[in-house]
Amino acid sequence: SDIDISKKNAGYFAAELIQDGMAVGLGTGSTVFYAMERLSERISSEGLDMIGVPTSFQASMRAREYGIPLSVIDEYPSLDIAIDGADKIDSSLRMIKGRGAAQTLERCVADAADLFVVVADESKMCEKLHGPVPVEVLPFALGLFERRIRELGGIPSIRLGVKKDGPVITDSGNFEVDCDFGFIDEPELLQSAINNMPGVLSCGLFTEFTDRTKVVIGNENGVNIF
Ligand code: DER
Repeated sequence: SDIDISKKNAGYFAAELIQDGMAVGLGTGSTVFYAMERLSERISSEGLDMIGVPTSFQASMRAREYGIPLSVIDEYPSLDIAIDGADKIDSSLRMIKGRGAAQTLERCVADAADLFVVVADESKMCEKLHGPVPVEVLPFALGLFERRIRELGGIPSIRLGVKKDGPVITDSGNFEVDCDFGFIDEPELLQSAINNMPGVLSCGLFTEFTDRTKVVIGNENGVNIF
């Protein structure tokens, strides 16, 4: 489909940014999948010498399938580049992430990286951030969290499993709660308000990386860089 071609163009472009000796954050989701596919080709065809730090079980399992050597943040607390996806990206490069419930570990890896490369198709671009903000929450704190979100004007809904009865459990063993505030006027303020709530691991608003972010938007003919 056109979307798959767009994601592939974005992912392949990002993979070409990786040079020998780099430590690379590997994000979660279907668009980064294409970056991994290209990295795998470069490792086997060019002997690309790189190390990947994954952001989820999905990313690490895929990277292993692709023969991408892996390590952890404890070994590589500074990364050259993190390649990741996003769900919404505004013109200031602020984002909503977390569709894959991986935003907490993705934030750690993005923070460790000198350059945050976000790969997406055009459907992710928007004028104003809006819609559900995923939040990883300690099960212990759920009821209090839901109360605080409502007091802030949001509508919380805990993410339920599809092939699992009961709530989704994140790779770190917590709940994921989608909090809808409609259109978000001040993403930075909302991000800190949510992240400061007791029991919150992290929310999917990513506004703190804009000065070291390169957004690669794929389309069926190639990419646009922001
Ligand atoms: O969960 C996440 O933040 C992922 O990066 C995700 O939002 C991107 O997924 P996609 O590339 O499959 O759209």
